[in-house]
Amino acid sequence: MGQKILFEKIHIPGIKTYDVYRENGGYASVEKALKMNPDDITEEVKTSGLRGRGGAGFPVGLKWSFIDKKSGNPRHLVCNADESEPGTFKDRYLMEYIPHLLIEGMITSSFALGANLSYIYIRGEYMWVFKTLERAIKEAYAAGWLGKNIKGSGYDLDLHVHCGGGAYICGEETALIESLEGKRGNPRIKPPFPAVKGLWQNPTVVNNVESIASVPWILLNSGEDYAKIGLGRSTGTKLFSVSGHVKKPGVYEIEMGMTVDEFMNSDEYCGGMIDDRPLKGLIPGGSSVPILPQHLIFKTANGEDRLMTYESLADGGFATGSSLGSGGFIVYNDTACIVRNTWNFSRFYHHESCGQCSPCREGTGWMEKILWRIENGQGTEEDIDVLWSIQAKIEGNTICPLGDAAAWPVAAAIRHFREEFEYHIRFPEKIKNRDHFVSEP
Ligand code: L3W
Ligand code: SF4
Repeated sequence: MGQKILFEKIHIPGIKTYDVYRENGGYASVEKALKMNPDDITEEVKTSGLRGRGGAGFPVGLKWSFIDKKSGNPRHLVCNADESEPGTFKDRYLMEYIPHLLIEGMITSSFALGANLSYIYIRGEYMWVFKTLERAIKEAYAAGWLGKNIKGSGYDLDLHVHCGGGAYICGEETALIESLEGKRGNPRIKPPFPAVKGLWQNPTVVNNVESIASVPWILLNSGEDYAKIGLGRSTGTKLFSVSGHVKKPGVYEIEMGMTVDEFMNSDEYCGGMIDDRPLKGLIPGGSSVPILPQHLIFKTANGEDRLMTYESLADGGFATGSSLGSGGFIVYNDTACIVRNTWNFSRFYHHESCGQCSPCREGTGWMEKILWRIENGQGTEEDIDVLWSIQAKIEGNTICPLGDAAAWPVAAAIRHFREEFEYHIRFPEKIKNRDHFVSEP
């Protein structure tokens, strides 16, 4: 069993409630933080090497240090709980089963930033989790951890949970801010980054749920202790939400640095392939990141062990690697149809595009249509090249990363599974049973 930081207490009966959480050491990091210099908290988080757990892996302490505290403008912390990336459901698990951990992290982090008004923005589909958070926030107010003059420290903090309308794009930080301001969730052009001009044009930090929930442990122990866990620049523990053809799908906390082989095949984690069928592909970080074909899953292109770290999962760039992304670990066996899967992702991105940029608005729709045609046995050889050219024209040419996220899965599917696209085009009569596609030997 590796070190547990986020799940250490999650299995304690009743831990959802304030009383049980408090009896088990809850809110101790707030007691400690309120006696500290806020800048020292930021330094501690910097030392920990904690990187943003929403997908980009940007250093959390560095992001906090961009906040201008001298201007006197109000500052805000916004927790991005809009977890909508297909294959990603780890933040929900944390909020559902140990909501006070996130609230504790919100208080210590808000204090470090000098924020007196903070928000948790949660996706509309997580209504029951929204209610769990609302209840927990109410309990935290009643116990004096939120509101005016918290525990006699002179520090005031109001925390609100805001429910989104169910749009994927509102997980993009500037779209989230627009939505929180009551507008349509259209991403803004960056820079300025939210740390400079965010919510109501005030300096704002937007952090993922898992990132914020890691802060109490860092404060109670130390940044140095956190940095000792994990491997290299991938410090600490990481949650992975596992779905697909493994024996034990679920949410796991691991110390970063273990091999992908151990994670997928040990009984403690994924437990190996369901029905012992052959492994065909792996998406390690949610639908937006490239799929790895079988021969690149356990070993990198250089023949080194593929590890559960930011660096190793990205080793080789997108030609032979992928990305840790949001930790949405999706496993495919040989019955999965890569064409159908890619069409399904394209349909999703087309539906979720906000429509501001032409390459994304039009390109995602074209990709969806062409993929549907191929999947239905009506494609032509030329279609594969057209698809390739569309994805290449979207990547890097849009306001927000949704465009890239729509392009990357298509590029990776063609790069690694081109023969499967060709098979659909050449043998349309053989793909009639679309739900069960087994590549011919
Ligand atoms: C101030 C600078 N701040 C960067 C901040 C920036 C943001 C963070 C990372 O996209 C990815 C996306 C999805 N001054 C700054 C600065 N920042 N430079 O650092 O920024 P960035 O642009 O690298 O990424 P992003 O816009 O946050 C996130 C991918 O994650 N993804 C996950 C998506 C979905 C979920 C979910 O459902 N939970 O996470 C998966 O791979 O495609 O590429 O805060 O402001 N100079
Ligand atoms: Fe909207 Fe897509 Fe442009 Fe992002 S890339 S701003 S989702 S049109």
